[in-house]
Amino acid sequence: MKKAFITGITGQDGAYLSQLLLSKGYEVYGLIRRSSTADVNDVRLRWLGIADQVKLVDGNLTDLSSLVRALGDIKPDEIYNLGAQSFVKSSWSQPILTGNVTALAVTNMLEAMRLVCPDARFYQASSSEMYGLIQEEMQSETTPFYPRSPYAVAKLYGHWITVNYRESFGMHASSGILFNHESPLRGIEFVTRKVTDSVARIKLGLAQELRLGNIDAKRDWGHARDYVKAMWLMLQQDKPDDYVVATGRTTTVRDMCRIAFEYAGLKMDEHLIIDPELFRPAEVDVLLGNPAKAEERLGWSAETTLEEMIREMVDADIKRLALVR
Ligand code: NDP
Ligand code: GDR
Repeated sequence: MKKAFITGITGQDGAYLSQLLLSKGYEVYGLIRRSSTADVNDVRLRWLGIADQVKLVDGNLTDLSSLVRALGDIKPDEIYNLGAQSFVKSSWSQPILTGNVTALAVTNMLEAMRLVCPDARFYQASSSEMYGLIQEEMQSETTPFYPRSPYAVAKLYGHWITVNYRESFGMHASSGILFNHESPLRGIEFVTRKVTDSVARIKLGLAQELRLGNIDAKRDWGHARDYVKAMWLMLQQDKPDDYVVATGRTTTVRDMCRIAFEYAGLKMDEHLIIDPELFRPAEVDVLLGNPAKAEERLGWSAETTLEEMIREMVDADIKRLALVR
C-alpha cells in the first residue's frame, strides 16, 4: 500500500486529493496545525465523509523539526505540499507570514524530504498568480513570470526552489502551475464561493446585497475535483517536470456572478454593489492558461464547465444554509 503525506490537508485541495488517493488505495497522512478549534478544523474532510480514513499528524510548515519528525515516522512514497497562506488579498496585510509559510516553508519541506526520504516524490502547489502582469495572451510553462502580490512573489520562490532541488539533487520534485479552481469546499473569502454563498442567502431571504470589488478581472476557473487528478498524475511520471493546469477559457468576475444569479432565478443588478474597499493594491487583470502539455503528457483535461461548477456550488450553499436556519 502506497503512503502519501499531504500538507494543507484541511484545505479545499487537501480534502479532494485525500478522497482521490483513498479511492486509489493509498494510506493518507496529513499535517494539521494546532488550533483552538480542533473540533471543526477537519470540516472539509467530514463533508466528504473521509475524516476517519485519514491520519492527521501535528505540525507546522514553519517548524522544520515537526516536518522531519512527521516524514521520519511515516516514510511516505509521495509528498503533496499544498499548505500555504493562500488568500492573495491577505498577503498585503500579512506579507511576512505569507513569505514564511508560502515561500520559505517550501524549503523546509524539501530539506525534510532530503534528510529523511530523498527517494519520495514531491508535488509543489505553484500558481497562475505568478504570471501576474501578463506577458503572453495564453500562459504556458514557458511564459515569463511577473508577480503582482506578496503571495505571488512567495509562490515564485516556492516554484523555483522546487526546480532548484530537482536540478541540484536529482529529486523527483514537480510543480503544478494551477489556475483558479473552486468547489463547494472553497474558502468563503474567495470570489466564487463569496458569490454562491451570497446568492444562496439572497434566495433564502437571509440577505439582500452582495458587495464585490473589481468585477472586470478575468480568471480561468476549473473544478478542484478535476485539478487534484493532475497533481497525482504528475507524480506518476518517470521524470519530474512542471505543468500548467487550466481549462483554456477565461471569464470575467461579472459573468461568473451572473451565471450564479441567473441559476437561482435572481437579477444580479438588483443586488450587486461595487465596493471600492474591496479593490486590491495591485490587480492581476486576466489569466488564461494553456493546458496543452498536461493534456499531451499526462492525459489530463478539465471535465467540469464553469456553469456546471457554479450550479453545484449554489446548490451546496442553499443546502448548507437551509440546514443551519
Ligand atoms: P486553502 O486555503 O483552502 O488551504 C490551505 C491549507 O494550508 C490549509 O489546510 C491550511 O491549514 C494550511 N496551512 C496554512 N498555513 C499553514 C502552516 N503554517 N502550517 C501548516 N499548514 C498550513 O488552499 P487551497 O486548497 O485552495 O490551495 C491549496 C494550495 O494550492 C495552496 O498552496 C494554494 O496557494 C495553491 N493554489 C491554489 C489554487 C486555487 O485556485 N485553489 C490555484 C493555485 C495554487 P488550516 O486549515 O489550519 O488553515
Ligand atoms: P485569486 O482568487 O486572487 O485569483 O487567487 P480570488 O477568488 O480571491 O479573486 C479572483 C478575482 O476576483 C476579484 N474580486 C474579488 N475577490 C475576492 N476574493 N472578493 C471580492 O469581493 C472580489 N471582488 C472582485 C479579485 O480582485 C480577483 O481579481 C486564487 C487563490 O486560490 C490563490 O491561492 C491561487 O494561487 C490563485 O487563485 C490561482
